[in-house]
Amino acid sequence: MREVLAIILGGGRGTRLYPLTKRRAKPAVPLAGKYRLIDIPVSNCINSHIEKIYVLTQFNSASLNRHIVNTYRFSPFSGGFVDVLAAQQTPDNPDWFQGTADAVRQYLWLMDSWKPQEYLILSGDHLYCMDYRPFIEHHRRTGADVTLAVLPCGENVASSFGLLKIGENGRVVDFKEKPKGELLKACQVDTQALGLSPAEAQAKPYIASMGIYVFKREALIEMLKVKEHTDFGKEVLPAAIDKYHVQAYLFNDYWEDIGTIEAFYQANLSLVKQPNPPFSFFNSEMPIYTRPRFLPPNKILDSHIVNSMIADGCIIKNAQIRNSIIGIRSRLEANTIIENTLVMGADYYESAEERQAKLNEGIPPVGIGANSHVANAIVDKNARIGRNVRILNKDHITEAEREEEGIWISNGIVTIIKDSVIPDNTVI
Ligand code: ADQ
Ligand code: ADP
Repeated sequence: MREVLAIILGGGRGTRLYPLTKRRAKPAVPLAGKYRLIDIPVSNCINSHIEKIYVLTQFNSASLNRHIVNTYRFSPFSGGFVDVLAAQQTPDNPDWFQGTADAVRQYLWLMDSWKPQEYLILSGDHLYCMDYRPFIEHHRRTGADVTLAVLPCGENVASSFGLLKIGENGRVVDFKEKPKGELLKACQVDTQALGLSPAEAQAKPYIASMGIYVFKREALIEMLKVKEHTDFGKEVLPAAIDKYHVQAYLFNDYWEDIGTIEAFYQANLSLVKQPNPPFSFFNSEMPIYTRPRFLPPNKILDSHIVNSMIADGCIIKNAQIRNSIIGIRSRLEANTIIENTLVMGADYYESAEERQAKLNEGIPPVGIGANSHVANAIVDKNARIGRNVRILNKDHITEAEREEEGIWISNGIVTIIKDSVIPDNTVI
């Protein structure tokens, strides 16, 4: 695996996860109370003994750099690193990355100095646990130029993926990026050939690309020479089918693209689903790493907590918490009710004096104030939610962009934007 160089695609304009990407790069978006999105692919790499990792991002953010520098430190003998490469203007490149393939192309000169045997290309917004070693071994054994990780999927989600058809010996013979209507129907296959039972094959008659690729070094260099091809899914892969040996590798386990607010919210809340959550952070064979912090144990006073996860360093007073994730350094004041909500927590604590000083100015301290009720929401970091606040989306609004008030609603999910202030008695 020392011959493999991993490239994590860390996000374009970040519109789909907005407003979580308002003040940070997508890979730095907090996940499951104490992690960040980038921890998933980086941990999968480390657990697969792949330690040379580049993260390509459209813009750099202080929280992403701080997180990576403080988390991923390798022994000097391993030669491992996680480096962030942000899009930058150069005399011959006045623009941002035009797409996923363009992002790789713009930094290939730098990455290729490692002369890896393979490039492993990963997305920064997936939730899954995967050992990449059997995938890479499959790629080597079949002598493919590029191998795509794939999984069977159903009609309801198929049109949001690259769909493919597999011929003899696992070779990909057709690839259509996000086809709709008749084109979608034409992508149906009998997935029993992949080992699914007749019932499973009926429910999942499509083979989807997971956006996870391994390329032979020479093949990637060759394919990226076509400047008009800016995206792997839209141009590079469809064009490769006839000219190169493209293989498929079946990954039949939990995998979720969490690149939209709704998918991100659902994936977070699914972690507390009973009895069997689809994804678990409690797997000591394949741990997910994150920044080691020196936070105190949680202090919980007379509270009622059901099906929830509470990250470190929280202070929770007389609260009722149901089906929720409470992130690091959260502070929930007396008689708060939190339901079906992801509270991301805070980057810092305020001292008693600072809290009082804020209150004197009429600004709530960081956290959720007394007697407030939050349901079906995402509360981003360092939010200051006052007392007697109701965040319930009482009018069942599906979409709203009220950024100046610190509120964003997408698909009926209310997001309280990072660092925003929600005054006492607000009702949403
Ligand atoms: P999408 O996820 O829709 O489909 P895309 O928007 O290209 O494709 O994103 C792929 C990854 O690259 C994401 O992690 C994204 O954040 C990142 N990314 C996008 N633009 C970028 C840029 N300019 N610079 C850096 N990173 C960027 C892809 C495939 C489909 C496949 C799905 C599976 O194209 O074929 O089915 O992934 O989720
Ligand atoms: P984490 O992964 O813990 O969220 P970050 O690097 O994003 O880490 O930021 C948390 C650290 O940054 C805190 O330990 C704190 O020292 C510092 N920090 C960030 N923002 C502030 C702030 N507004 N005031 C004081 N300290 C801050």
